Amino acid sequence: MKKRKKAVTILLLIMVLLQGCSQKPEVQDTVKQIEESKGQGKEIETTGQYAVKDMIIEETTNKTEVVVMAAEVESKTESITEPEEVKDTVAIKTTEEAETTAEGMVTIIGESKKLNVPSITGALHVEGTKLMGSNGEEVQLRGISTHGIAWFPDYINEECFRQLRNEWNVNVVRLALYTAEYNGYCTGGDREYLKNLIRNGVNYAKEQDMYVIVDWHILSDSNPNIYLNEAKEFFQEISAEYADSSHIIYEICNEPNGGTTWQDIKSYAKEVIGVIRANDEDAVILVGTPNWSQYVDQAAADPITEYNNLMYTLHFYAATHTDDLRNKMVSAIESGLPIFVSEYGICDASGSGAINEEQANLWVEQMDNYGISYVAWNMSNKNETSAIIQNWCNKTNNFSLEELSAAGQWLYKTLTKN
Ligand code: IDC
Repeated sequence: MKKRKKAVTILLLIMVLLQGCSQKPEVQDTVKQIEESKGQGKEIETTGQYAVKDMIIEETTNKTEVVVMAAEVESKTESITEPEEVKDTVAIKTTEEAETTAEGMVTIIGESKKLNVPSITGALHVEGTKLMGSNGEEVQLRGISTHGIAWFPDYINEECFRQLRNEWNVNVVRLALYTAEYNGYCTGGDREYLKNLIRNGVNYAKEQDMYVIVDWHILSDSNPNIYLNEAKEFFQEISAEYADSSHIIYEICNEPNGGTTWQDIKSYAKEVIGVIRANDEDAVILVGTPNWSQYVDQAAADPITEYNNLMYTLHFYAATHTDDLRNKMVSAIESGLPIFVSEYGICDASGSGAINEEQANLWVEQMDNYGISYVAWNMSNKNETSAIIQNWCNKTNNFSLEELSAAGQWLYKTLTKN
């Protein structure tokens, strides 16, 4: 996937190096082990051999910056070009730049978006409008949703999740369980089979150190109360099984629509949340909003007050929804509503049509400004614009850049950009 010439870890390497490094700098070969650098995710590239002189790690909420001061080893013999003293570091972002700007002295700056992953941020909770980790840090989740798991079950595999986590910086996967479509959970689908897919997804996410959203994907059944009993049974069973897991998030109604009012949703939500809370006191629960999860203003005016750790969903498709919906999101969050964008696309609301990258980027910018989490639709090779895998590609993991659709390539770039 990486286009870069050589990817080399710095974090682990340097930590190891420093421990073994007394006064005298030691020569080290370049090493490839970035994938293991827990939570820090981003590769830093270099080539050749370096004698590490010093390093600084600066951590801010969203970023880990590693500055390595090292003298490049000129040859395989003992001669090391060692500067008398370490100069001020220059803020340069790539090793290519480092190589061309430094003479004898190499400064490598690796910037990485610090991933909020379960091993670091633990069980999540909601404070005001923010999603928070158990370490008191604000958490932003960014990831991808499956398509309907009944139709595209094969993407739920551990290797696929591993790639998303390690190469795409994904820290949340959403598992979309359609309730009412063909083979839907409430309309003839094999419930045991579907629940097992959910279990597999939840388990793979845990193994790969990601959060996971279990999404009760209502859509053509526009009012969640239609299958209220099924929802209660389903969430009762799953939340009992995962009561002790800190990486699971429940999304109880994807997109209420049609004539479904906020009062209908509230009444449904209170019942289903009650069922989940009986098993799991504090898992984060996402509640859909009217009109395909767009009327967050209605939720903001009258939020659910009986329970904690709730967030309200807003969904957008960038070629259809622009300033108006974005402003609605901003007003709602500014009025105190915790918002989670549990589904979005960069094409139109049908899931197909043309991509609007300009609008997509404006959405991303605004969500990043507010630390809002966002999850892209969808992980499949279906012949539609929102599918992130090319229609001709039948692989279900280890994707190369060329095997991604235009939407997939945009997503990969967006998630891996610093
Ligand atoms: C779409 C799928 C499409 C499928 C259709 C109906 O992309 O392949 O045929 O559902 O099942 C949503 C929904 C989401 C939609 C998506 C695109 O949450 O289920 O998926 N969309 O239409 N809301 C707005 C757009």
